Amino acid sequence: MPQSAERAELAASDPEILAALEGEEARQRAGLELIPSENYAFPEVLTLLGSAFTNKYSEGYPGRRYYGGQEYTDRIESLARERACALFRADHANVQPLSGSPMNQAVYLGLLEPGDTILAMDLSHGGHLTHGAPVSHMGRIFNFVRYKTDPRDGAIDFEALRKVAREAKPKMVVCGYSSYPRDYDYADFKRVADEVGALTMADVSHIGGLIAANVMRNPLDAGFDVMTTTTHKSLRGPRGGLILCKAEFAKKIDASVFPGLQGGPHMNQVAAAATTFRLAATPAFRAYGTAVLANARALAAALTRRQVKLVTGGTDNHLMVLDVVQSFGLDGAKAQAALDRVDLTTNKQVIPDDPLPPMRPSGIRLGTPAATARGMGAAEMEEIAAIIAETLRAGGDAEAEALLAARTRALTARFPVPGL
Ligand code: DSN
Repeated sequence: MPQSAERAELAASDPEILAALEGEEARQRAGLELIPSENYAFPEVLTLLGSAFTNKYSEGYPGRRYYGGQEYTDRIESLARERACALFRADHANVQPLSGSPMNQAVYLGLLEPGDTILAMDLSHGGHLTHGAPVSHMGRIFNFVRYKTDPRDGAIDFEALRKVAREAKPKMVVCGYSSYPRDYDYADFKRVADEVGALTMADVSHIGGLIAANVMRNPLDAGFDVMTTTTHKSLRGPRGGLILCKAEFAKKIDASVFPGLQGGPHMNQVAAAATTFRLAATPAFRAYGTAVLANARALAAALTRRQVKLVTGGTDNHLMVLDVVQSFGLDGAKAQAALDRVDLTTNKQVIPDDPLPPMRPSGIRLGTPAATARGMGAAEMEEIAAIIAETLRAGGDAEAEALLAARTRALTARFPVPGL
């Protein structure tokens, strides 16, 4: 059915939801997405997510399913697994995690016992909720101990990490982040883990696409046991999770995802992931990854020239954290709201050991994957930095904000959203 016919059907059956969909599409076209975990999915992904694969139940794995009718679902899941292994140089891939949190939960629950100790990064220093924040169920089931970054330069303090590891004797060392703007050598984590006999897991959800593009390091190359990534961030795929591991953990990981944690996988998501892994293996995707990093450096430099204080002083990846209290005398909630008013979408963000609470923290977080997917480059990063700095210095002045919003719209009008 052509899209206009589908829209006409939806207009007849549920005009309220159609109006919301069209509003969201208009918002995405006119505004600019600067949240580092968000992106514009490949157009092929949108097609497959809305395909007949959404109708199918497929509990089990290719060749070993509980229900009939699996000829095509087996084919797409096998392709997804093979392509993921080739893309990330892994022995084994599980493509069924419904999203990032169940993906990480499946690893912990599959390879560890409740009560085991896991060493992971502190949330305010860049770690993720599923890395053991006390408010998460994982934080209640496992005994998480934390490492932090060095306040002088934002680097991971590996000596302090080694000390904590020797004392706590973790069963697993977790690295990876959702708000840490630097890179590191995975071999440093592996050495510490080996010293205390711990498994190694890297959650590269944010930079999975940059690893696929071979523009950032791959933890599996450093001998990590497990690597997890969501598929919808820098990879530009469907919302979902991917677990990659050494062959020796394959059975435990598969059993932990299904039947351990989940029921039927979302086969429309698996089909879209399979296509994503193919697209991510192309020279065009490598060029995209290179541009994401170049744009992040350009945006960070342009903000710094405007006297904006960046946590750790810059970025090595696709994201940066702005200390908006120090730079503009605003908390992160107010800064996010002001930027929303000029059609720049960001998120408020805690900074390391933030004295302010999470709903009103000291920072905001920016990233370049989505702007780069629209085709923007260094000149646009300069203009985005100028709009951000001028907005956050405008004191909420409505007239100034209207002019700034017009500048955002002039920018986005030149760079259509892929697939919309
Ligand atoms: N929501 C993701 C992010 O923004 O980093 C992590 O779950």
